[in-house]
Amino acid sequence: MQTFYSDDHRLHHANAELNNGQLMPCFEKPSRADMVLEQVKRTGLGPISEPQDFGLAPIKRVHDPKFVDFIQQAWERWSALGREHDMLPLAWPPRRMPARCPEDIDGQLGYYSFDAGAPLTAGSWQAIYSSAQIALSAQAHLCAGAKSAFALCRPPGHHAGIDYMGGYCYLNNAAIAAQAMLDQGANKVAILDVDFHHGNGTQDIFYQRPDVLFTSIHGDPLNEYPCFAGYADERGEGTGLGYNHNYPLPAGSDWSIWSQALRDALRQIAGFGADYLIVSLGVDTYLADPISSFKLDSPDYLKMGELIAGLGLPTLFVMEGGYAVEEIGINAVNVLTAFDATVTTQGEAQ
Ligand code: OKP
Ligand code: ZN
Repeated sequence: MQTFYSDDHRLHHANAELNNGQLMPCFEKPSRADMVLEQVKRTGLGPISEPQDFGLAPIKRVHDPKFVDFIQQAWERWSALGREHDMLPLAWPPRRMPARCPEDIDGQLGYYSFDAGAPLTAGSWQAIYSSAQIALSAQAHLCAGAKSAFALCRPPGHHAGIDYMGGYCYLNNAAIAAQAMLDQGANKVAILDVDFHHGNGTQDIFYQRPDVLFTSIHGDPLNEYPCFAGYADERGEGTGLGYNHNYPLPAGSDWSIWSQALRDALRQIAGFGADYLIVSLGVDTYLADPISSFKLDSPDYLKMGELIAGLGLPTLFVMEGGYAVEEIGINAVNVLTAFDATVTTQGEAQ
């Protein structure tokens, strides 16, 4: 399996995030991607390529162009005010407030965010842009006939909606890739989000559409971030009704529970008739993850890759979360190696 990666992710390294009421060092840090890349090399998963540049157009196919322009220009506007610290929003429109887009940078920062979990720094835009190009490059590789591809994206994307960032996410890499597949001739794309956190951004982007099936297995929003989406009764809207499947699971869920949800999601995907599968690959379901509460162990990620390969679909893996940095590479690459091994065995059996 070919990996797509860029060192540009290192340009995004914020100082702090809010956790338990305290500003503390960011969990979403450059060493995460470094560890995954190292494991890709160690296992000989396949070639590693720099992304191509597909420009802003495919990004603006899923995101509000004004939102994209805002992120691109944000740091310049911020630093022009003499501000040197990371950009963080401080006000959001609650229920019943008109929510017009204001003019000043603080107001706009709140307008285009849903939480204070996505700081912008001097180098963030370049990292965010490259992360989306990585997803698009892996998508192009898959659409050219590969059976699988790995987009080693950082920052992650699945919390980013049509016009908002949050939860370490700015541009929705998986959604951008899905739309590019459709724009290049695919009829249907399925997304399987296995990150511990609900992919609220991806759900938002495709909620009213029948051409992208979204399935997500995650911590129950009653008790877990992102707090306000991810319930099982969110099933899509309008022509998209029935094309959104959420599997909220209780804290402490291990492979025996988690894999039942996976099998159901895979059944939904198999019945959908997708041309391609995109996996939002977060490995914060790991038992030692510092901000999550599932109990998957490293060998479980091999079983995950094997079960996903059983669909027989060309599959794009897009890196999302995972904060147990020591094991993030082992867990993520376990999914990928098991996927490839299963696809090869299936090919030989035919
Ligand atoms: C991003 B991804 C926990 C704070 C959680 C945001 C988590 C974002 C997760 N005390 N803050 O889905 O892995
Ligand atoms: Zn997550």
